[in-house]
Amino acid sequence: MTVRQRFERDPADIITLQQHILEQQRSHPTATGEFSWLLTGVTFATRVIEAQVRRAGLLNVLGGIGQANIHGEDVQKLDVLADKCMIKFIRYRGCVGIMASEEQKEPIVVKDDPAEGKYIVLFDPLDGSSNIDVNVSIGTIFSIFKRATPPEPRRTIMEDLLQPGTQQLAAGYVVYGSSTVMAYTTGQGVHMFTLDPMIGAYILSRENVRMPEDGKIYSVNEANYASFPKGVQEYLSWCKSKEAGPYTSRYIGSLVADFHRTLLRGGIFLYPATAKDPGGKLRLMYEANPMAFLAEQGGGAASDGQSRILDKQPKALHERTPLIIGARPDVDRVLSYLRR
Ligand code: FDP
Repeated sequence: MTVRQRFERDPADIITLQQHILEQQRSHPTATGEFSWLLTGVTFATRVIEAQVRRAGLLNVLGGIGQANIHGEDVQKLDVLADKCMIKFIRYRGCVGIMASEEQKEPIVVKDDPAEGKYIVLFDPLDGSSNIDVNVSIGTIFSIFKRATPPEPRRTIMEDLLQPGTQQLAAGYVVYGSSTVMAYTTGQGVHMFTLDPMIGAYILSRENVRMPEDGKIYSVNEANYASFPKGVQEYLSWCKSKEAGPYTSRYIGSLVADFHRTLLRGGIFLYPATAKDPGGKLRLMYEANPMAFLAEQGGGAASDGQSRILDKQPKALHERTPLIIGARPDVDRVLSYLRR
């Protein structure tokens, strides 16, 4: 029985995100419950953000604040609000030691002692800022790691933070789209929950999502075509060929929304190196890594064109990376063009 059929048959049969997280926790006999408590903090923050996003035109939250962030991008009022919500509601979960946000230059140390604050939460509080004022889908992305705790030797804050994506305990996103959907993984598949505004809770809507391997969509900002690597240009020409099918093109310009579609419909999303961003535009630690974890858990793949995203050893908190992410056959095909 599908999730929807179950809901229609008996509304009391629904599974909330909280129940789902607790169920997953039960499969780890040594779990203390702290991690589940932390995850529900993240989801609560996104509900507060979503309430602001949904009323954006009515409240005084649209437009910029007239300042640029550390990446040189104009900061929007909703960026600031979302950042505040994430910091506040995650910090109070007690077990968090370090947080890092796209909007903050430096990491936020909540508890210096790793024995007291053993988790690290990285996030992009509001992804797709350029879409805020025009009512196009935006989102929140998060990634959770664990710090080195005794008896492991103590690490500095930066050493704790700069772990490769393979070490993620959990990752997910919320897309504020035609409905509000959260997708998350703890390494046991990808599960999606739709926010039911009548109940005020995220309700399971898709379990164990698998990325289709026969999707025919490519997603890229083709305005940058002239400065893409030659292999990417050739791949895009192939997408338009008779041999390819042909593919269709979709580009929203919010990573969360573009990735969400790719997870559900297959195909590929690319943000390669460009003349403007020779190292790629997207951030490794709180954009590419969490999406790569979700992609792999859904049967897909993610690469920077040379190596697997999750294997990359980060050198800086706000490091950027090229990103090629989607169904495995599509990612493999791009890589084969890049190797030619
Ligand atoms: P935005 O600049 O609007 O915040 O990383 C940010 C991001 O959006 C992604 O969400 C999106 O995929 C990408 O940048 C869009 O970049 P372009 O405008 O260069 O296409």
